[in-house]
This record gives sequence, structure tokens and C-alpha cells, in this order.
Amino acid sequence: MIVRKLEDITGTISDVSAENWASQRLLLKKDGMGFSFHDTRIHPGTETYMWYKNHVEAVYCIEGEGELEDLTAGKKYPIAPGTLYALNGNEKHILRTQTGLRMICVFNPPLNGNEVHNEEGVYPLEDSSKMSR
Ligand code: 9YT
Repeated sequence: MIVRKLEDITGTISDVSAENWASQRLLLKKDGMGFSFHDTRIHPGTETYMWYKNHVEAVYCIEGEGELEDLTAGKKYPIAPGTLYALNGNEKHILRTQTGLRMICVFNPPLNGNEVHNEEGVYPLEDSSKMSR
């Protein structure tokens, strides 16, 4: 059995940051569960383009508000606590938030832990740093 707290992974390989978000990865591939499990905070005033071409991902919002745009289907969805979206078709998408978001994310196949800085399929918008915060 694995029992883990956020404080246990602070400052470890499982505590990762990118320009628009920070992700604390509570379960990784090495844990042998078949998925990875992340507590991710999307920073306020950001717009993030993502394309997980090698993974499926389920994302459950627990804090904040935002908007998800499915670029593959051409649809937009409001995101708020209690909303889940599942990328079951490798959809290219954009996540926008003014308030910031806290999301629980599950990836299959599981991440190893160090994908953030060279993560294949994740391409933040080039001008996202110019947005107001
Ligand atoms: C919602 C989302 O996909 N955010 C990007 C971070 C990702 N969840 C990760 O690598 O932890």
C-alpha cells in the first residue's frame, strides 16, 4: 500500500513546474499503478495549449474557474469545481483561466516524473507570458 502526502513530495522529482502551471505528482510510473496521479495548479491569467499525443488524461477541477477549448472538435466548455474532462482522443486543446485552477489529473500511460521540461506533446502558447495576471 502507498500512503503519501503533498508535503512528502515537495522539492522532489515529483514536484514540477512549468510556465503556466505547477504539478505535484503523487503517483508515477515507478509506483506500478498503471497511471500517474497529479495535483496540478494552473496559474491565474494563463492560456495553455496542450496536446497529449501519447497519453490519455482525465482532469477533475476542484478549485477555480476557466474555459476548455477542444480544438479538434471546435467546442468550448466552462470549467468549474465538479467538472471532469477526459482526453480520450488525443485532442488538441486550450485551457484558459483568470482565477487559476486546481485540477486532479490522471495520465495513462503514467508519467515518469521528469516530463515537464521536455514533455512531448505539451506546447504552451508562445505569447502566454504576455497575458495579465
Ligand atoms: C490540466 C493539465 O493537463 N495541465 C498540465 C499539467 C499536467 N497535468 C501535468 O503534467 O501534471
